[in-house]
Amino acid sequence: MHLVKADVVVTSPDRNFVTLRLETDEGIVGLGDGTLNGRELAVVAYLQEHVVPLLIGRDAARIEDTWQFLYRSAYWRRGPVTMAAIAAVDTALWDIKGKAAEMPVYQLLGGASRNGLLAYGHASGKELPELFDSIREHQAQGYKAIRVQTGVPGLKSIYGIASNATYEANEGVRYDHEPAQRGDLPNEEDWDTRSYLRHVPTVFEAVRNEFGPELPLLHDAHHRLTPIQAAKLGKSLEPYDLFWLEDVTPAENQEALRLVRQHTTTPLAIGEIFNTVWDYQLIIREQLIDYVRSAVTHTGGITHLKKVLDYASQYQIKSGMHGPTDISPVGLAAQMHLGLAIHNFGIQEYMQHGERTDQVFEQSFTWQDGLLHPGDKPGLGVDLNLEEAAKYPYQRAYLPFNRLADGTVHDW
Ligand code: EZ4
Ligand code: CO
Repeated sequence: MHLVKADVVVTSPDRNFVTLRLETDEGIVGLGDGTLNGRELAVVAYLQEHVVPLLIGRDAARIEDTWQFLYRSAYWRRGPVTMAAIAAVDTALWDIKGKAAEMPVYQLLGGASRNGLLAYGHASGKELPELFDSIREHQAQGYKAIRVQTGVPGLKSIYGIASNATYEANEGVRYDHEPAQRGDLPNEEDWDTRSYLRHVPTVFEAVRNEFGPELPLLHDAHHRLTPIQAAKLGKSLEPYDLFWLEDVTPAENQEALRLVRQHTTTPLAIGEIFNTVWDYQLIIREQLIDYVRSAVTHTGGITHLKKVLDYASQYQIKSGMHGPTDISPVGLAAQMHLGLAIHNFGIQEYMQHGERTDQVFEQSFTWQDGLLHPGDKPGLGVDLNLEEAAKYPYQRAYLPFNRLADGTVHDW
């Protein structure tokens, strides 16, 4: 079975998505997600200009060989654009293989290791009352684990808090509830580490007092701290028994986590911006983390992320795959199949896409009693409705950035 057609479909129902659509000589269609939030068209160009011409005529069955060919023959290795493009091809080939075998992809990966996937949602509120309402709303929807983000005294806007003002600026169009915003320039936010470090433990104390000790709670520090600040935060959150503390230090410096680890038993999650197993080499071997945050979409697809997670499993490190709305329904489905199959699944981030997105991408996963399941359709179980997709052309959008009070650019 050979590939005869490869189209890169860009659509922006509630946000921008990049989907690779492969077709075989037998008429089987496979989908792969290559969405890189805020840099979408770089992946489109990489695919259209450099990858699509290599795909036509290739044997659709040779997933590993195609991965190695795309990775090694480029010579220039790693990086988010390259790895998202390879992920799109890899995921689409798994979709095709599942359809050809008439099996859901998780069966090809070894079959289900569990009944469903524990998922966490994003509760947030500028102040505690809004946060508590948001946690209750998530519980009412069935979430059994919840990420908690709040405002910080003295800061106007901060990562993780849905801001109504930006929705209004978009003429009432809700650009999903993730931080990227449509527009010509990125939003500028402010940041103050001392205020953040003082405030966050008081928030978790209040949440534990209100919701009790059972509810698994997560928090994302979003790469903004130095190693010693991160160590301090981990230590100060220990009484509140977090499920994980995410991205405490900037991801580039793996050794920073040695220092954090020496000071705290708060579990650590990292890797949503990592692309390859080599980004994890030291932190997995030295057991400096507890959860791998990589998404199928940004880590070279199912083939490569499975290798990362198999390596992690030797050290009792589990998956915590990145699942914000900037992972498309195709990418989310791919990681549900992978998460269902591997033994060392930890938790799946699940934010829920908007209505228009669900019309463009027809999906078959289920969400019941707080557990996700990818469904049993052959392949990934997602169809792309091309007519719906064509209604929503690309719109430029940027992630925001931070400045300190003195004007210095800071990690966002
Ligand atoms: O900021 O997906 O844990 N989730 C996150 C996300 C990321 C966005 C960036 O595109 O950190 O909200
Ligand atoms: Co994160």
